[in-house]
Amino acid sequence: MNNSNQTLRISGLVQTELELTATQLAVDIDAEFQVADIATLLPKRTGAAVQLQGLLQLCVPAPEATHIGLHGSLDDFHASIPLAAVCDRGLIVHHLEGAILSVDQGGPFRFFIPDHAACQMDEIDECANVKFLDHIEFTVGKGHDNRPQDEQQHAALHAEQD
Ligand SMILES: Nc1nc2c(c(=O)[nH]1)N[C@H]1C(S)=C(S)[C@@H](COP(=O)(O)O)O[C@H]1N2
Ligand SMILES: [Mo]
Repeated sequence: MNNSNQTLRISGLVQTELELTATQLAVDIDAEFQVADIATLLPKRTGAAVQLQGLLQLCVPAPEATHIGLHGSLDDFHASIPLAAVCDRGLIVHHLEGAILSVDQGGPFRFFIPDHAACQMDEIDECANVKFLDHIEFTVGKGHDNRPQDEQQHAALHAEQD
């Protein structure tokens, strides 16, 4: 399933829609936005990432855009969160130990928010650390979001994965 052609599509309310490979995320986004290993920011996580801020500089969201939609097509998982709350801290992992992410590792791309809230405690919760990320979309108002809404749904989702 490791396919170096896998891309991250950026669409919606942006000046420039994009479709980027892991290599493009690593090379086309300025070095100042690259994080060599997110372990420095998220103690239990690892991987090379780009700060969301760097991606925003490339695509330039419209001023009206309020939410960022994080889509994981593989398992049809979606989160839509306020852009202002994550624009300075969101991270997109694009490589792990020098290779693109496999599905087992949450690939093609994985979103992480340092200092997220516990699951379901806030809009910006751990559940918004979207795996299998392949599409980011900017919207006015909240977009499609099917994160679990109660403890039972959450437990059921985790039971499916473990
Ligand atoms: N694509 C996708 N991303 C997902 C999920 C999911 O089911 N599918 N679960 C979310 C939930 S509810 C949580 S709490 C975290 C768990 O991340 P972890 O398994 O890396 O600890 O991933 C989030 N990202
Ligand atoms: Mo969660």
